Amino acid sequence: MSDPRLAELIRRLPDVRLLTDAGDLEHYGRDWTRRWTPAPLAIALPATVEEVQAIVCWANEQGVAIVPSGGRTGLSGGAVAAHGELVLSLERMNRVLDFNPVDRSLTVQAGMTLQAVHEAARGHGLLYPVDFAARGSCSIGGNIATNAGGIRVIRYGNTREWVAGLKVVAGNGELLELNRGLIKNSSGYDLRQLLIGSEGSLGIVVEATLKLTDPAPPSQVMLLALPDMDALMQVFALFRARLALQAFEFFTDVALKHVLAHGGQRAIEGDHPYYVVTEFDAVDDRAQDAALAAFEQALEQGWVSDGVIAQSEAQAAALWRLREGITESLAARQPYKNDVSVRISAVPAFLHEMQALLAGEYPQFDVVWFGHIGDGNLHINVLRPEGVANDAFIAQCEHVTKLLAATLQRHGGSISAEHGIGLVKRAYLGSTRGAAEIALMQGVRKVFDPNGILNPGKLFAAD
Ligand code: 2HG
Ligand code: ZN
Repeated sequence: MSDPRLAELIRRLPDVRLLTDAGDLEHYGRDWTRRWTPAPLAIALPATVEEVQAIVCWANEQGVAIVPSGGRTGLSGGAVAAHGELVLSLERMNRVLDFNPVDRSLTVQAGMTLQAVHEAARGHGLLYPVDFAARGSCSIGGNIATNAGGIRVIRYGNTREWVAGLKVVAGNGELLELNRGLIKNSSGYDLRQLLIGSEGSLGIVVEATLKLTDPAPPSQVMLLALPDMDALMQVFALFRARLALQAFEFFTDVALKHVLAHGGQRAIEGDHPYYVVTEFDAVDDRAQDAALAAFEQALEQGWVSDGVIAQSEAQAAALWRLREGITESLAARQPYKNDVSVRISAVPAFLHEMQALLAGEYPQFDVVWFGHIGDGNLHINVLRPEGVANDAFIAQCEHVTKLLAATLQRHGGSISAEHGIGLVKRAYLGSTRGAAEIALMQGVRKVFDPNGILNPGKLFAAD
């Protein structure tokens, strides 16, 4: 290693796995945003908590910034290393450490994929219920760092509901054991919850004790076509009152167009501006009758224009693919993304204002809307038209995000619902959090990471 800082790291940790090849630097230096050119110093792949601690101590002494790294499926640039940072990948720390049937908990290393966590829970006849399309690639540590949400929040809540304990290496190298799996613990600040969603700015999650629950009851999946935007929340209110919802997701005709062009199977004929995929408990015939009755009522009211109910697991998966395949179908176009939320009650008014804003500001762009409408969370993906230069495109999108942030502020919403602030939204943090709150957040960061070596430049515009 020609870099003296890396030579010192190797001297201290002769067995640590380090990568410095150009291909590895590029692979580990970026996430799914693809907006920044990766330029890390090196990639470290520790195998133990002690190695993570030693790397953090080395980084403090050498003044090297660390980017904690999971599956790098993030959409806000939180795992991007573009300024000579050391990427600390948890990839090799990917084992189940313990299952406790009495506590119904699973203790895992942070580098396990979400899918592997699902499988481990299933292997014990239980469910880890947080779920979303990137399950096969994202890591549980990354999920915790962003308090990931996904497609089952309406039933099960966000990641923070399912973390009973955390082991974290703080920015000073200290190992913290937070909450230790307790259900009741009224002994002061809950630092575990502070760490969840902190985007690698306070500590590196190395292990997590996850709560598990009973498997979901048998369910059915329905795809609905809707005639207009107002119908979205009307159908939601009706279905939520009548059925036990597991998911309620929406997308537009523009999103459908892209998924169909990407191998999705058309399930409803004709042109409809909005679609909903919903999944609900269908334990017996009565539950199925209730679903059909709700559908009939929505039809009579003119809130839905068509619908299909999956007749098999394969068809259910095909309907889900229409929703879950959206991000992948757009990926090659490197969309500009917004991930916003308002309270459910504020959705109708916010949607109208947002639609007017986007139609006025992006008259000639393909704008793809979809998301977790039942949680008040909308994803907006803007596609760069051919012939528009990338810089000009981003500049226009940033201008619109400023306006969107002001709209969100009026409606009491958030500029990042579930993807995190990272690099992408840090200029807009002030639209969602007050100045005093941000100052306190920065103060907390100083306590956990006095030298500012953990993920600097993420979350806050200035450290
Ligand atoms: C989803 O809900 C993900 O599918 C990704 O949060 C959203 O690509 C996006 O904008
Ligand atoms: Zn989402």
